[in-house]
Amino acid sequence: MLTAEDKKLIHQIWEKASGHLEDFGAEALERMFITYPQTKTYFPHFNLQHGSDQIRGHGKKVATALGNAAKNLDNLSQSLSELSNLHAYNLRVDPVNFKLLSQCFQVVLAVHLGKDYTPEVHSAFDKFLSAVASVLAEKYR
Ligand code: ZNH
Repeated sequence: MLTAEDKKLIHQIWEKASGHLEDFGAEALERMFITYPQTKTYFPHFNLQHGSDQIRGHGKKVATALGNAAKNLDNLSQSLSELSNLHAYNLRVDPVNFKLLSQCFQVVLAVHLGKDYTPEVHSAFDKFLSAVASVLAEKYR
């Protein structure tokens, strides 16, 4: 469960990140593809070279979706319900992969936020990204 303090930290950090959504999203994806190459199998139709338009465009979509989720911490299921349908019924992404992307996203925040990425922020984001991942996985059967 996210505490009131967690929610405050998530909002503060998202404000700092909001000017860099495309950069942060693309960097998280590139880290995922390099660190966990099996994740590339979901993107056979993408040019996965460093900085490709597709990586940047998709990175922006993913980061923007996380930003919307960050604004709706009290009703994540509702706010992510369309994406949840998409991942469960259309994309059929194995839910283990959500954790991998979450890890990569945390590393991107740590690298760019430096000292602002405190253990408390780490903890708040860990809970937030896990909550997003469970919503994205909740319609699988
Ligand atoms: Zn996902 C898509 C989000 C994870 C795979 N995604 C997508 C989108 C979004 C997202 C927003 C777009 C949609 C539209 O267009 O409508 N994701 C997301 C998030 C997350 C995710 C938030 C977490 C956190 N995904 C994921 C993973 C994977 C994926 C992990 C694998 C590995 N997605 C995907 C795909 C797609 C998507 C494949 C499609 C792409 C194209 O474009 O084709």
